[in-house]
Amino acid sequence: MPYYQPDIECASTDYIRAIQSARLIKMVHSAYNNVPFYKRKLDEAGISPADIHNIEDVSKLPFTVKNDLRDNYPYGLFAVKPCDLVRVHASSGTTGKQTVVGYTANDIDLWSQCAARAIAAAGGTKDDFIHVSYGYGLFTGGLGLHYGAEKLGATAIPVSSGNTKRQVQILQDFGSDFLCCTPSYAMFIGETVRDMGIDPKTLKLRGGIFGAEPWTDNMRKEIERLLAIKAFDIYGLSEISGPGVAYECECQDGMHICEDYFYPEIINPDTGEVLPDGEYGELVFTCIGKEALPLIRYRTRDICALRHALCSCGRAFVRMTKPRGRSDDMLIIRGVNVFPSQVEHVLLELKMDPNYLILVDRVNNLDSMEVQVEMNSALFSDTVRDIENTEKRIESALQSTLNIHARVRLLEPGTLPRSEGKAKRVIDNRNL
Ligand code: DLL
Repeated sequence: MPYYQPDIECASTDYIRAIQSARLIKMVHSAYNNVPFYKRKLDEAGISPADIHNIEDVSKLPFTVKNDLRDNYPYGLFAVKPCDLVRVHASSGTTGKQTVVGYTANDIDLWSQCAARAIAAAGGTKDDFIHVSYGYGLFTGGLGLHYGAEKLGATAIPVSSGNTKRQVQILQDFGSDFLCCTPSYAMFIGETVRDMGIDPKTLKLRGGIFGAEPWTDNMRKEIERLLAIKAFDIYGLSEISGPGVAYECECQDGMHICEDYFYPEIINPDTGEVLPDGEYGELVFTCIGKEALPLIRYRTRDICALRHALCSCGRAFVRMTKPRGRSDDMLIIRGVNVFPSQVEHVLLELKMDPNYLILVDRVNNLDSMEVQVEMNSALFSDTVRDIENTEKRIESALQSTLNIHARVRLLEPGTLPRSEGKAKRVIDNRNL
C-alpha cells in the first residue's frame, strides 16, 4: 500500500489525539520557557503552561500572525540556540519583509518524513526517480521534496526551476518517474513537451506532485493531459515547515494533514471563533512537534475547510480542502470578493488554457477589472468577430460566477509571461 509510515498515518483518532496532547503540553512549556515573545503573550492572556492538559486546551492559547515573525525578524521567535540550528529558510510573501524560519536536525527529519509521506501517497516508491523542479534556495519547495525523496529511499534529481527545454531533456534522458514543481510550471513544462513535438506517453513520467499555489481540478486535468500523468496536490508553508504539511492520497478527496506534527483548526477570520467541520474559514496551525520554531495557533490566511472522517485510503488524518485562496489574495472589487481561482475555474470550464492575468484599476473612484487571457491553438482565430464573440462568452461566464463585470481581452498564444515558480496572476494598480 502507498504509505511511508502506516503506523501513524493509519492510526486511530484516539491514538492521534493522545500523541497530540502529549506534544502540545511539551511544546507550550518550551515556547514559554525559551521564547520571550510567547512568555509575554501567555502572561498577558493569563495562561500558564500548567493550564494545558490536552489537545482541546489549544483553544485557550492566543493566535500568532505573520507580523509577529516580522516584528521579531530574523530569529526572535526561535526556541533553540544558534548551535542547535542546522538550516534556515525564508519566505518572501507578496508584501513586507520576508519571514525567516529555522530547523534543528530533528525538525528537518520530521519535515522530511512529511514530504516522504506525500510522495508515497502519490504512489512513489524507493525505486523511483523524483525530478524536483521547485526552486532550491531559501524557498522550501526544492529542498523539501528533495529530502522527502531521499527519506523515502527514492532517487532525487535536483534540477531546480528554469531552463524548461533542459527540464524536458532530463525528463526524457534520466527517466524521471515523478515531477515536483508548481502547477503553473507543470503547465509550462507540458506545453514545452508539446511544442518540442514529443509525445508525452513516450516519457517514463507517471505522476506529479504539485503545490505552493492554488490550482483547480480543471487545471489538474489539463496538466494530466499535457504530461500523460496523474497529478497530486501538496500543501505547506515555510512557517510550519514546508511542503508536506498536507498531501493528497490516491482518493484525491482532500489533503491529509500531518496532524501528528501540525494541529489544524479552522476559524472565522473576523472573530477568531473555531468553526466546525465542513465550514470554510482561515486555517490555523499549532506546531506540536518542532523544536526551533514552535508556533502557537499560527494564522495561515489560507481559506479552506476540514473534514474528520476515515478516508477510503485507510488514513485517519484529517483532510483539508484545496485552499480557495488566501484571505490576503482576495480582491475586493466594487465591494465584491473575488478570488483569482474563480477566474481560473471559469476559463477552464470554457476549455481555455489557464494562462491569464487579472488587471485591477480604479478610475474616477470606480474599480475596473480586466482579465487578459491567452487563446489556445484551438481557438486561435484571425477574425476580429470570432475574437469578440469569444471575449463576450468569457465575460458573461465571469459575470455569472463573480457577480461583477470584468472586461476580457484575448491575447495571442504565448504572450503572457510564464512562471517557473509561483505564478503572478494579479496586478492591482489601485494603491489601496
Ligand atoms: O509554498 C511551500 C510549498 C512548496 C508547498 C512546494 C507545496 C509545494 P511558502 O512559500 O511559505 O511555502 O508559501 C505558503 O503558499 O500559505 C498557501 O497560500 C500557498 N500554498 C502552498 N501550497 C498550496 C497548495 C510553500 N497546494 C503559501 N494549494 C501557503 C494552494 C498553496 N495554495
